[in-house]
Amino acid sequence: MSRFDHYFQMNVCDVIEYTLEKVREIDWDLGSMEAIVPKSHGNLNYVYRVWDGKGHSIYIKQAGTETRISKDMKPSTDRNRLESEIIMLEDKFAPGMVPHIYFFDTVMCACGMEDCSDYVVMRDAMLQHEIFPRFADDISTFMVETLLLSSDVVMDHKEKKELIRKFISPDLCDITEKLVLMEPYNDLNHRNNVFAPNADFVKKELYSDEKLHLEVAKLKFKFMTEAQALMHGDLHTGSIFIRQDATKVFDSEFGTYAPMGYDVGNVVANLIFAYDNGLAAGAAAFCDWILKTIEKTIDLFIGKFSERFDEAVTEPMAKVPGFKEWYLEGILNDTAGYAGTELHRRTVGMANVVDVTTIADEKKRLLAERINIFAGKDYIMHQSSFRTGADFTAAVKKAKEAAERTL
Ligand code: SR1
Ligand code: MG
Repeated sequence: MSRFDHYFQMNVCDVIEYTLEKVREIDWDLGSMEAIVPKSHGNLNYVYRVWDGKGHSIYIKQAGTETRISKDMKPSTDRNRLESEIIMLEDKFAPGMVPHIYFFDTVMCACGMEDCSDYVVMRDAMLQHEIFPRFADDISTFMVETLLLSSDVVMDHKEKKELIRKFISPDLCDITEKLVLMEPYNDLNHRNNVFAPNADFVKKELYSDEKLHLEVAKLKFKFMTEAQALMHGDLHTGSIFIRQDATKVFDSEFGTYAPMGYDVGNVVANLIFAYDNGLAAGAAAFCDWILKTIEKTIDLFIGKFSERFDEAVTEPMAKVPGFKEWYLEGILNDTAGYAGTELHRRTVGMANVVDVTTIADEKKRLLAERINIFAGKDYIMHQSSFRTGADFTAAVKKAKEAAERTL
């Protein structure tokens, strides 16, 4: 019998006892054990860092019955199992690029994850305008390996279908389908966070543009129906631990089988939020690095994907000449489309990003928001025009000029 045989939401005191019970492979020094809630956290779960005086440490992450961002949202606590199992699989596809999972526990809906406090959460580093020269190389490798190796191009089709069954979370898909792929365009559930001075602009550019709505509707149905690869599903800078010599991706609870371009587009959009913040702060070298990083991420993704495809392809029909090029073009179309929806939802939807909301000067914040809205529309409306990294950053520069003209 253990008091952890039934689910309850733990606090910092509980997690020490819980860690001792669950992580027996570490020789914990009970007398010196401590726990804290780390500074950075996401919108959904509870995270604790537990350590002792002998240098042992771990993160304990628990799914609460309600999300942190809204008590009205109660996605299944099974999301912790989902996240743990996806990270364990991602570790096989891209070794060392995710934190080690010590255990996961389907009763307490909690897992023990490698302590990554020697890294920083990338969004925090972006707010300090820090530069990470190897990020594009690392994140492009992570995306190529996890996406391509979990797809029908490489994986046995029956095995892949088993994974579709295992990694489907109706509640978390529902969040994405509403928060990302619908509400930014109609505020149907009256929970968008629109910056008041930008309300008329949002109404005109997002809520009233029917041609845009049609393209977003297609992207929504693609997300719901195209089980292309096991994507991360929330690959923003708050889901990445970074330092100068390494990158680790975490928080894979939104992972499911969906279009690969959803992940690549999320990375592009979240780099643009960092650019917005750098622009408002006058951090020119940082902004330059961000634009170069967007370009390198896309170009490296294309190059590595193409090479890895040739090495790893097992599906006979995927070897037909011309198929690889057609498949990659589809991913790039989706990358543009979902970069657009991420740009929009983080600007006007329920879950905003601090990169933009902490811009104190009203005019600079309006500039940032309008860059996101214009660039996002360009990506969504002209998906087939984005074939290189430079194409993606040209849209940002064009959006900046257009946004400046509105102010
Ligand atoms: C209700 S959760 C809001 C957002 O936070 C997560 O990180 C996902 O991005 C989700 O859409
Ligand atoms: Mg998250």
